Amino acid sequence: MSGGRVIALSGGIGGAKLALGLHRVSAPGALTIIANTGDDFRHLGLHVSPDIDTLLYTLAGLDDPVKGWGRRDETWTFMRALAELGGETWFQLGDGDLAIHVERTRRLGAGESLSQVTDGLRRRLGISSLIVPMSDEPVATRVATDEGWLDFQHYFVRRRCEPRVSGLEFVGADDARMAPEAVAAFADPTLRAVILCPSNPYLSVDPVLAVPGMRKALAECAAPVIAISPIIAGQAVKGPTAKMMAELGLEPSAATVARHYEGLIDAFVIDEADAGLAIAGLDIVATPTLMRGLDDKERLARFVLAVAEALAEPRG
Ligand code: FO1
Repeated sequence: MSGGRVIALSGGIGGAKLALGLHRVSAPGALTIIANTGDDFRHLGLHVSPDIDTLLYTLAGLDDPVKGWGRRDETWTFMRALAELGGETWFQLGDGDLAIHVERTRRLGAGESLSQVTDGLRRRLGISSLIVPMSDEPVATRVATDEGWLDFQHYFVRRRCEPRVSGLEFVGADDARMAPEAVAAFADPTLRAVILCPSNPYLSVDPVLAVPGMRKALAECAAPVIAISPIIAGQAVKGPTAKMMAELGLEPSAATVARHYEGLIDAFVIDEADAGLAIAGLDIVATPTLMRGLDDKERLARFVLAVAEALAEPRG
């Protein structure tokens, strides 16, 4: 398989699985993962960046494979002590995980950008792939629900995605700029693929696309842009994607996701269960997309890169 830079746009759990596969099949330093930071928030005085941390932990082999967020072999002394004191416990911060939020908050307070902090953390964790926030400026995803507008983590964790969703907004996006390493990745002459990971298109990928310049970068880059469906046979592998789509009046299907990305992508990868889907002007390819073990992740990563390679070849 040819070398060159690969860009992956990713949210948390679902995206991080493919990001790990891409990381493992790419040359050291050749993968740039642009992470959603719309889920970031300040909690207990700390700057929490859940999707960045899920990527850091996953690529460093420190992730909790059961929960999908936080660290494996975690202890919870801090949360128990906080509960005893009557503190806020709806958002669980494990003892080990707490360290990353404390360190990030300290460095941001000392004047480093979120990009610099994230790069420092991934180096310390021995990760060769680049992990880049979509922007160094704050962008906050907010969810319009039957309970009113909710901050993302209040909707997602505190209210367990139960409220009915009627819309989304990305506060601050208009004034945000792409992070410098994201700009650099798109300008890399060796760029061979841009991959929209199987994250929630509305909650995790749209905030990234809302950063000014991001859609233009995708439209203008010479490399193929490929999305992987997070929906398999009408169901989300994990999380509220299908429920949310239904609430937004959309049919929860791979076809709906493909149409959501129409005009932005060159190819769409769907699961075998959805084989047969056809949309004029879009290359649609089917393969097993459920990523249980490491083998599945690497296999899907290789498959997506092979699709990119085939698309990049001049057609005669
Ligand atoms: N998700 C939960 O469902 N409950 C939690 O208490 C929780 C804590 C948490 C702490 C740190 C972190 O990095 C992530 C955490 N998440 C938790 C996951 C996270 O809120 C979401 O999965 C993402 O924001 C969606 O991608």
